[in-house]
Amino acid sequence: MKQNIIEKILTAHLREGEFIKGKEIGIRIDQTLTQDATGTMAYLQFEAMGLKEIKTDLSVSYVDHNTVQIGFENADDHKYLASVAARYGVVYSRPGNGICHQVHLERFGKPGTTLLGSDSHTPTGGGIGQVAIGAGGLDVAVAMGGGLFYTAAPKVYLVKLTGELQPWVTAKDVVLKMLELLSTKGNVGVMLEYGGPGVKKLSVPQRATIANMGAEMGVTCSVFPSDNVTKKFMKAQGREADWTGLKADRGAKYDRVIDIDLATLEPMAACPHSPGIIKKISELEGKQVDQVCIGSCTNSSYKDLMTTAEILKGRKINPDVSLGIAPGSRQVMQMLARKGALTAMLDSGARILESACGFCIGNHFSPKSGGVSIRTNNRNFEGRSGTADAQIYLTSPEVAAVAAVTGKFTDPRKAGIAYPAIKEPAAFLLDDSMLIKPAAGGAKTEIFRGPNIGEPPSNGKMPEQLDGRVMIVVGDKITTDHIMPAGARLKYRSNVPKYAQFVFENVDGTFAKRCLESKAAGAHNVIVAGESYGQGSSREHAAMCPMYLGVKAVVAKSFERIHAANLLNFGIAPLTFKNPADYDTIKAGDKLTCGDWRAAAAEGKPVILKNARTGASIECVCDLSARQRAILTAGGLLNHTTRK
Ligand code: MIC
Ligand code: SF4
Repeated sequence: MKQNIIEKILTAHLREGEFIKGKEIGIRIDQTLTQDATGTMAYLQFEAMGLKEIKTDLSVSYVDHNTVQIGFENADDHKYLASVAARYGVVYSRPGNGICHQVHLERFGKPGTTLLGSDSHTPTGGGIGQVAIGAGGLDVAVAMGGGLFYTAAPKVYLVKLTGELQPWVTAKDVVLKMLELLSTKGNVGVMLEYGGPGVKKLSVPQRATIANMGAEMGVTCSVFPSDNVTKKFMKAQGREADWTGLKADRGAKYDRVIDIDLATLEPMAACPHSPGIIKKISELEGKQVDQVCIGSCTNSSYKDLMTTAEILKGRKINPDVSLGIAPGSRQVMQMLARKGALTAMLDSGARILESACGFCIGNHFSPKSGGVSIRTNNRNFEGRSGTADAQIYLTSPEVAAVAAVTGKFTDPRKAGIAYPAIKEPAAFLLDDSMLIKPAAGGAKTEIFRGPNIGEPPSNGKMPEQLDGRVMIVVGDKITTDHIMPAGARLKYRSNVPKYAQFVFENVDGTFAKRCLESKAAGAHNVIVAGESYGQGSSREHAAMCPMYLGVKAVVAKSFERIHAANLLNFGIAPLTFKNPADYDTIKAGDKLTCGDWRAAAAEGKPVILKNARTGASIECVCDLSARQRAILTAGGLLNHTTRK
């Protein structure tokens, strides 16, 4: 049978189920990655499973999110992560070594393999030809223990690239175009495969930028072929031996083909407050800018940052603009330093930030009230920057750097600046001294647990009958940043009772308290939502903390993939309205009850919720595999796995 690249990788890793579109398959995971904000819980859960060591080919624990270290909490978590890595055979990437996705691409990604990461931008690895998927920490913990990862056999879309990018038009503009075409919702169960003659004109880091923001479309992953460009990149990283070629068979089938002529693209921006609101820079021209931030896992390559330096060289930033630059890996930072590029940045007036997530997650560098900020990262959800009313635009580093100089949105093609033609280096600077490889005898390592490290919360079995109370009714496109804010609250990731106080903090500050009262009274809490509930991050805290607050079901018009999986993993039933109009009949405070949901779900019948106030019967779809029903019944994946 003729196979596309995604089918090749998935069938080579298939261990359970049949490859029938939409049906659940279990695949073997070769590599995992975690980052600190999701990793502490993932490793606590790994420990709770009672395994002796990891069973993957490679697992890496990165520290890149919580590096601000105000108070003891972050540093305690880092120490815990370092000790747990040494104990179980995981590579530990120290704080300062860079953002997980950037470092993984540079030092570990291998074409043709599977990578599961507890971060939604794990698909960045698709740039080097991996089926790289983001998941909740618990799924990653299970994969580290040798368990399979379950996902629906996907629909595969081919994105056929022709032509070549013109000066000042970038990989970021390709993915912004894709967001314009596919939008941020309705793509659950889709994997993207890039192909066509335009691919060989894109470097691996450019491909990675494109694969990275597939997460914003809600696709499971985006995969590029592995060709001579890939080989050259891996050779320059001293890893030629890890290279294998990978291409689709001639005549391979796709569910949809999307054509993009790279030569016709223009510099673009995603506008407030969604990565799916796309405009051309020419339409925004002249708009004043207060802040510019360059970096993140989307745009942190050597070429991105060298180009930025070239634009800034010999120029001063506009006096009304604050420019922050965070090279995404220590490798890039070291190379910039040796090339004198950091000097050019400093001379221009830029503020050099740590090689970490930083501004992207609203950990620092928040803009002023109502400020306009141009950023090169991937998400601009309302409030994510740490400033509730800031206006965040997402662009390429080229557009961002030019705006830092002019003080306003400027079409870089008309800025009178010579296009910096930076080449990919033939050899990257190789220094893995911040990657701590597990040593022999590591199993004896004592695990450090500071006062910030709590136990992962436990859950009882799922009740047979629901005595539900609607605690909140929210609208469409609720992101995990709405459900479980990060930024200043990030440091409580390892302390669920504390972190749970902030669930829906910016939507309804009374939610957590009301839930705890209702839980104490013996009721089952319910969240009612519109379309695309749980967009964005993989943070399982957006399910784990609601579980702690006694939430037993979320009833929504539709769910995003990772969040739906996280809800199940934490024993919360994701129920989809059969008739979306029923959403309008429910109010906060309503009592929703149902009989034995399991019997209905097992027979593939709708679960019927009765609304005591209106007397209406609401049909909900609970389309779960037998494995998923068992997880839900057990009260979550941890209960289910430890029992097994
Ligand atoms: C994000 O970009 O939202 C994050 C922070 O990297 C999250 C993970 C987290 O919340 O820890 C993600 O993308 O999964
Ligand atoms: Fe870090 Fe931002 Fe990338 Fe998330 S999207 S991993 S916060 S840089």
